[in-house]
Amino acid sequence: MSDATHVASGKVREIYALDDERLLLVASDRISTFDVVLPTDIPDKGRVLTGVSAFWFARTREIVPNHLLELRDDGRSMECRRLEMLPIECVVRGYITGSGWKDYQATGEVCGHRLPAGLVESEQLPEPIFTPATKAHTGHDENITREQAAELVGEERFAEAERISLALYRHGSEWAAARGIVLADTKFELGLDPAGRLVLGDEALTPDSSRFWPADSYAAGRGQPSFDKQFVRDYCETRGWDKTPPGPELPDDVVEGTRARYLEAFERLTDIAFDDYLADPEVVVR
Ligand code: PZK
Repeated sequence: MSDATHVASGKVREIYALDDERLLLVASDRISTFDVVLPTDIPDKGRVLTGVSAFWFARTREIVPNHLLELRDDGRSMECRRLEMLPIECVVRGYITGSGWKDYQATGEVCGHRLPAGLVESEQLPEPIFTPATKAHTGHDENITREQAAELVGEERFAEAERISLALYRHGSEWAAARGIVLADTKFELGLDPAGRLVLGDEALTPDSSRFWPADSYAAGRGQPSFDKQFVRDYCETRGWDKTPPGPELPDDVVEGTRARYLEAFERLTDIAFDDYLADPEVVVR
């Protein structure tokens, strides 16, 4: 860490430059809800996100190469290849929720996909759809049409990004469904390697980059509880917080319940005991 220079901060992650070709991605234990980072950490949350990402990177290499070079012993840091990131977020939705539900209610479409009439909130879509968004550096990502996305990255690149994203979502959602987790939607970040090939970057198929719903309580026609953050959201609601910074400190029972949900997501998805990951993070990539 000593010879790494900080290059960027996300809400809950940091990026450091190792050299011209390599970055270090570090996942903190910070948690955000309603777009605000809370003052209380969830112990091991960063390790869960890093471990789940590395697990998927190892299992999706036949779909697309990825930026992971090495998982560090701390379990929360990944050495990655530096890429030229595409200027779009590659979002895939299998269920109608969030901004997709808002857009559908207003127009009957999401990112130019005309959807069947009469869908209800959280309903599964007939087919997963690729719904690109622009990368907003302040405020919210904005959904864009395939034409707008193709203008930003080129027709050929767009078609390849769509094919890769849909294949990753299908793989992840089938795997998760078999383990009692609905992967409602997810966001990928793709970049180009020096040879101009598309490479999967960032984190992938984690609870922070996706909506995970518990399958046993899923029902269409209403919003769904979040697999990982529901205790935090419920606590924030009972506090009557107005969702502007600063957020409330979390009591110990909310921290412990939320930590348990992250660990449960890790263990359900990977079939690996979290303690085994702590002892040797490489277990997720073998
Ligand atoms: C890159 N971000 C998003 C911001 C984060 C993540 N392999 C890569 N090569 C070049 N750039 C990036 C990556 C990756 N991943 C990703 N910004 C740049 C981001 C802040 C914190 F952890």
